[in-house]
Amino acid sequence: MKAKRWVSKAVPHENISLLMKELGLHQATAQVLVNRGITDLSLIESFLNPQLSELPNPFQMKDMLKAVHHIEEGIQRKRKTVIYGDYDVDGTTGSSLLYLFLKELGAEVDVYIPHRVQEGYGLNLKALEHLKSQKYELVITVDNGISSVAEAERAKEMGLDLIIIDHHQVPPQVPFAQAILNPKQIGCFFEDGLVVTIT
Ligand SMILES: [Mn+2]
Repeated sequence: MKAKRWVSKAVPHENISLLMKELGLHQATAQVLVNRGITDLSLIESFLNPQLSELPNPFQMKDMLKAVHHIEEGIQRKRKTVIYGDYDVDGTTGSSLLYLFLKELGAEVDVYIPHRVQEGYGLNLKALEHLKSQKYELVITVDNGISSVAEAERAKEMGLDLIIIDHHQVPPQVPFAQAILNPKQIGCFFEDGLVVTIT
């Protein structure tokens, strides 16, 4: 196997040696933080050791209250719910987190992850029809759905409720859903307070 050669993108910054000394960081860690524009000591501290108490109020996110009410009602009525997650890293981990949380609340919930090659990205009609035939009533997307306008329309016609949780770019036409959680949508003022953008 050919050996990999790592080339450091060394953005010079006066704080690198300070970060190494003050926070006991490895030079590579300090350099990565500086490259991402995280040079403030207190910001680095909360970035490396995040606390739940530092999370922003989730209700700052547009549609959050609607989504919570809808899911809450679903749990009370024992509606069969399915998390429709993307197949990549943030899709699967996000689905897992939401699944475990909803299970703890007593929800009747399962996870559906479409096949990357055979089904592709986003909601697809065949999968929605399959879920409908399995008596699911509520579909919650994780990390996909914001561009699935036609599929969301079909879901509505089939009588499937839809909550979209996504962070991808919002297209000019937004799909129909009971609630859409996406910090990039117009009218959403959710701030995560960090300068890092994870795509
Ligand atoms: Mn993703």
